Amino acid sequence: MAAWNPRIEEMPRDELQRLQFKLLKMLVYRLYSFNDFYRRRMKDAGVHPDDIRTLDDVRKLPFMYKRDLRDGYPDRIFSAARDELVRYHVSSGTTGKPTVVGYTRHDVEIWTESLARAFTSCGLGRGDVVQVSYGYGLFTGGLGAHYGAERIGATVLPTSVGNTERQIELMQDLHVTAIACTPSYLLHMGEVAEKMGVSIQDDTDLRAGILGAEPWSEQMRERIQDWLGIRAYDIYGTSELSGPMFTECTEQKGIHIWGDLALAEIVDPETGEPLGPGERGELTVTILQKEALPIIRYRIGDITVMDDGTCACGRTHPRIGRIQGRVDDMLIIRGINVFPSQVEHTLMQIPDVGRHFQIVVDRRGALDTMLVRVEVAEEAFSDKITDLMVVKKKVEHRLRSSLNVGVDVELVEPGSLPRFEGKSKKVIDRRSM
Ligand code: DLL
Repeated sequence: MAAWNPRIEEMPRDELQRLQFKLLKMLVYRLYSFNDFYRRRMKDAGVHPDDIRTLDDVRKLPFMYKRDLRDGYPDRIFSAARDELVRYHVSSGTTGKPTVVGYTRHDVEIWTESLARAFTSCGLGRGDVVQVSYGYGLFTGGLGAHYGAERIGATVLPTSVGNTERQIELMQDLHVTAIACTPSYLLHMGEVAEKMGVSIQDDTDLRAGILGAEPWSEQMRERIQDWLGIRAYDIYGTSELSGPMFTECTEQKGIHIWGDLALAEIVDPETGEPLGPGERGELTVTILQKEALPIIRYRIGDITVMDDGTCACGRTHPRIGRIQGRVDDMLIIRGINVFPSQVEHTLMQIPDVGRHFQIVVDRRGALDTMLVRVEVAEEAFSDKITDLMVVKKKVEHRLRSSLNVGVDVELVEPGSLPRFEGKSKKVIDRRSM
């Protein structure tokens, strides 16, 4: 399917970079002149807008962190007058004050454009019925996906989260072709459907899932695709950037970051030094076109890699790889760094293992312990011949060799771990309790 905005999406790379530079320069001048927070920050860092002479000079600008948004609560960093705002979203945040994001009409427009491109790149368009099962409200997922799907001429079914049986009935009755929700909610929905005697694969028209808002692995994608008979696409964004903004295209080889809207960098999480294509580090984003809450070099905290090559789909904008986890999600177990996504990656390759797991980290004396509770696959559980002790040993062995740290495994019955409608919580760290 053709791109939503081919002139921009397929623009030659050098032209795109010239556009990015122009937008960056305008942004920096505007903020230096009119925004107290950014002017102070730039002065403290000894940078003047005239110092930005090439795109790489973005590196001269100071970083911005979530704590800056919290300190500026609710709207001290905003660059638009209150009566220019048409929307607020608020992210809850697990600790401390929430962060408030304001949007001018232009900001909502840009956000919608971003998702119109993204959904089109996943093969959606007019004639599709998109069930939006992200939460509507202060969370950006529901309204963001809603506006994007309407913009491309699809029909939106705004179910939000919850009331899962009804969601499945509506999916069948209204011939839903795509669903936007967290991967964990789709897993839950698939199970509830089976209990209702409905096979999503055979009894619905669903063909695409636009899944994100939480980490999920390539192996989970394969399982979802095989089980539900759909194509599952990764969608990424954060409330500070506006909300969900970027997805993979039908090539499923990385998430396109629209370069005219956002300038992405990967930096070393410890030193802040720039990293090159293919090097894993922390995603840092400058939003080039945003009025109400400008974002320069925002250290998102998500770990990924950048792919600078052109995609086979013809879009020239850079891509990032699947998010591996957050800097602050990384568990340090007896000195070894472990991301929950690595655990999922390993577990989902073992056929005897179901789709759900939970990690419990604790401390015994001076020693960290990690217990992985794993649901056994339905088939393995009901098959009397499968020796569960052997499965347990196999899972322990596979986890130990991929994580380089010893792990206890507890096999539990299918359906016994918690299910989630929004973002899932897979890790319980008792050390911090
Ligand atoms: O989760 C926005 C969103 C809504 C994205 C719907 C995708 C779909 P926040 O609540 O601010 O915003 O959380 C942002 O969630 O920094 C990541 O750590 C995580 N995250 C979001 N998308 C993905 C993804 C929304 N595709 C935080 N893979 C981000 C992994 C993701 N992690």
